[in-house]
Amino acid sequence: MNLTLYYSPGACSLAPHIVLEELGIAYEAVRINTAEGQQRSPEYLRINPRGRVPALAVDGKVLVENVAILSFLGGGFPDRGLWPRATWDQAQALSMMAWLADTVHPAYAHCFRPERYVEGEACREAVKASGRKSFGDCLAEIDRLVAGRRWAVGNRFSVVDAYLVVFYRWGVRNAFPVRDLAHYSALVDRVLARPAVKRVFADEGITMG
Ligand SMILES: N[C@@H](CCC(=O)N[C@@H](CS)C(=O)NCC(=O)O)C(=O)O
Repeated sequence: MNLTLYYSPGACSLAPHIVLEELGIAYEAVRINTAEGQQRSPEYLRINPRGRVPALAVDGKVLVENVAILSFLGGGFPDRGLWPRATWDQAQALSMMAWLADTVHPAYAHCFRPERYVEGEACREAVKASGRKSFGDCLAEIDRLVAGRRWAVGNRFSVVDAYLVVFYRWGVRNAFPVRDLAHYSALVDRVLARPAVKRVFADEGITMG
């Protein structure tokens, strides 16, 4: 299988990048620097017309959206153990990833991409403020959800844990008090200790803080 991940350093594409490296399979990682607007280049729009990362090319066909990519990579390589076995746990993984994608990620986007949502500086400031509150609430909710758990779903590391690192890192880098969230912090520390995760941070040229 020929796999190419289009990612931007530190973006939500970090989750599938971690998962690909954890799977230990051959893949190519192509950097699309969103800070420089490469996601809007004609070449990239041919890959993902929405102009977003991640995109995963699988034998020339393109899959977009983190929930789909993470489910495909986790479920497609069951022997690697990154996708829960029990149907209930699979549903829990989907439930958590759907919420991360449809609520937590947009809350962050309201803080840092208010222009996506409203016109005018005054309105944008209001959107930013409400996004900051919502994103902070989401981080605290994640802490409650993972309390007493070694990993997010089931009893082993899964694609969901890789996805959770993305939001924790965004929180750290934008002065949210994530370090005070003991359960979330402990889970992320366990993820960061994994050799594959260290390799991906080095490849992307990113750090946690
Ligand atoms: N729902 C999509 C969101 C993808 C997304 O918004 N990616 C951001 C990076 S975190 C992006 O590509 N931003 C570029 C832009 O908005 O121009 C997913 O989960 O895959």
